[in-house]
Amino acid sequence: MVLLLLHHLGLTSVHEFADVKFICVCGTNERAHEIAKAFNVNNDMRELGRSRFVVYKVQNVIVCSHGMGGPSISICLNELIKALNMACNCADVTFIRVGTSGGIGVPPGTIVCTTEALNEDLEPFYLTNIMGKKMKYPAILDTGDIEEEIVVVHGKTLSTNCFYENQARTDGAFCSFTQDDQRAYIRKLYSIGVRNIEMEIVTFAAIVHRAGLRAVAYCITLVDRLEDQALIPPENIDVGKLISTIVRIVGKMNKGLCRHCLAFGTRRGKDLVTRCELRQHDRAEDLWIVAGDRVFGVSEFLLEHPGGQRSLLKRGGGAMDCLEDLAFHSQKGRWMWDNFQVARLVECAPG
Ligand code: R2B
Ligand code: URA
Repeated sequence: MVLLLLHHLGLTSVHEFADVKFICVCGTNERAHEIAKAFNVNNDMRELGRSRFVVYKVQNVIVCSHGMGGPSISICLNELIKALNMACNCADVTFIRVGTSGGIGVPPGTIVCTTEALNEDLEPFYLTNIMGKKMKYPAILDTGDIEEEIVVVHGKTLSTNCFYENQARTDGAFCSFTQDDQRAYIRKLYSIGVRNIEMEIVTFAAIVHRAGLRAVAYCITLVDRLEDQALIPPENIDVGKLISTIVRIVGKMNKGLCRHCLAFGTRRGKDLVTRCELRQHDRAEDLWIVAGDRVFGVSEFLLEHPGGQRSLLKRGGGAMDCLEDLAFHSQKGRWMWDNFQVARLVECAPG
């Protein structure tokens, strides 16, 4: 008898998760197939599981559908994260939500990269109830800051529990507000920086963050809700543009070009420094340390470092390579280091 390990993914084995670096999630099975095909340049795409969701592996990428809404994506993410844990993959894994959404103040077909996910209270938390206890998890995302040639709008995303009234639509079975209320609400969303509405990102961000992993979200818009509520027919929206953007982003990250220098979160880490420059940053108020070729500015962390100030000070200016120390830290700790990266170390130019 085959023991079904992960019921909703339809997975009976997790060994394929051991070398995974990226997990792309999207709403439908068809979209998951399209995304996996776009990654399939080496002809190594395989379907790993099919039940409520469908799971593909191609290169070091898992592509999985998650259905609609917070409850559905939460089941999907629980099983994907469990698969990573069971496969002992506690390495650097990035989850990418690839989706559709209603835009606010951006033309249909815009790719919105979520900077902050809001719940229906317009707060950046995923609210849930566990055994009668109200739980509130912070919905934290990395903001992809990736390719200048791709037009991506950065903005907040509102995640709702239903597509209709909760997204201020008057075209569902029920409507408890006027068109004026609708317009005022959408304008209010725009004024606080919301650029799109969909149904999963707040749950996605909080669950992936809770697992200590990295989450980014890119959604294409199907309508500008400041103008209209009717969606543009799918054939008139270039979802392929979103998919090829994701493939390029993952490709760059895989080549190591973008992970720390070009990509996520801050723009820090773009600069290159030589060892001579590094040596000059050896004082508490201007302290840099090095791990391999990554240079970290740690002055602001000195007082908080659990190992004490001295252990950082004696490594200042690149006096010791901290690669082994870095490996010693928990995954969360290593990601904290990411925030402190200021540069990459390069060899001094000869002469
Ligand atoms: C975007 O599109 C779906 C609703 O039509 C939902 O899954 C979402 O977030
Ligand atoms: N998905 C949503 O949730 N809302 C839209 O307006 C479009 C797609």
